[in-house]
Amino acid sequence: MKIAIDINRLQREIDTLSLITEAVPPVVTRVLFSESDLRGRAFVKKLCREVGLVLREDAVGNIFARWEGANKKLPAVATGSHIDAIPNAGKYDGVVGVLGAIEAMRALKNSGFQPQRSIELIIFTAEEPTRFGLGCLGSRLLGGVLPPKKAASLRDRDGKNLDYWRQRGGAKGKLDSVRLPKNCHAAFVELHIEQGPILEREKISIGIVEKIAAPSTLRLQLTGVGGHAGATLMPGRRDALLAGAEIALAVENIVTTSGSRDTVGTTGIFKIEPGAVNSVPCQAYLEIDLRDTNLISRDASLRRIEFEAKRICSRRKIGLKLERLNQDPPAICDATLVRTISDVCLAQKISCRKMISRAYHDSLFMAQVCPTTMIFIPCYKGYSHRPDEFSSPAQIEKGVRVLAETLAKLSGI
Ligand code: HGY
Ligand code: MN
Ligand code: MN
Repeated sequence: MKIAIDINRLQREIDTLSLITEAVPPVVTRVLFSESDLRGRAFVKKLCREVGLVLREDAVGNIFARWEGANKKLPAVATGSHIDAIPNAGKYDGVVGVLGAIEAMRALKNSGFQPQRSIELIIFTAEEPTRFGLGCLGSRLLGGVLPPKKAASLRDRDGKNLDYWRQRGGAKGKLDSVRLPKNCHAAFVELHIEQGPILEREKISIGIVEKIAAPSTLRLQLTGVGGHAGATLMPGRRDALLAGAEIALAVENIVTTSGSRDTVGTTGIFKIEPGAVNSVPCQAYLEIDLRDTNLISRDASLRRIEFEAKRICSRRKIGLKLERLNQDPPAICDATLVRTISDVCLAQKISCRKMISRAYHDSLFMAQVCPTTMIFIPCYKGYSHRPDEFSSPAQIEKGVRVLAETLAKLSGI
């Protein structure tokens, strides 16, 4: 069976989707249920219909596009990723796994392939944490990792809750209907850019993911005392920004002395109020992203950061509200699936290697639902979450080809 991937059409679709953005192209920003996210969803659903896939959406806006197999009783084979994008992002993160999966199914259909098991594309709601500070909202609910009540209580920076955004997004139904029954899918395989430099550096075409790092997020609200920048002398100041700055530096010191080279910590959000040059900052708001491939080491660093934050705030007489937004375990990918993809690469004479994903993905939570793994393609200097994120058409074509051959193998039985 010769599978012909139409990479020119796929590249055009990636380029078209990248123009649906809240920013000025080539910068991509598409936050959960924003106007651009809704337009992006409409664009992708139109492509799915044109391929003849059966569409449905769940109560949190996860989109399912299914190619019915000959034997509907068998659990489907799933693939997918996300199309939402953080501020100032690129056009490949998530998108390659969604549009690439549509192209893989088109190519399989055009080759005359008929799946025994249905093949289902899942486009996950809010893989990025931008709206509520918590990533993988859709896949957490699918995997039963996030209690629906907790999801309903999430609020964005303006205090708007998930229900407000679901209504805007047209997502209907009860959140507790989202969770997937165990093994409703036989397998889940996500195609994604590596978001790291290894494949490009080693000139390898495909990465097969064996483990996905363990992410956690801390949210800190620091309350000091404001005042006139000229009239408030230094002794006795309670400057919230300076406490936040010490905490951000403590994060760097803790993760670089954790004893594990895989510990990474980022104070990715740091906002102050009132934000006037001649006013002592009375409030600081920080979100800290902490990860490691090793759970024990990650949690040891998490505890050290919390201890340091409390010590710094107590010394500076700053009020501290500290919240753990998420503290997820790593995911171990399915060894049989990893071997299947490795066999596909061998048969297709495409170089591959096994690896860890340092970024998290919806696969982290789909691994709670069914056997899961990921197919990585190289990206330019490992850049991601920035407008110059790039994978070449040749690299994307190889990834989609391996995905198509893998879906055929998994759904043919
Ligand atoms: O942050 C991550 O690892 C993912 O790209 N959202
Ligand atoms: Mn991302
Ligand atoms: Mn992603």
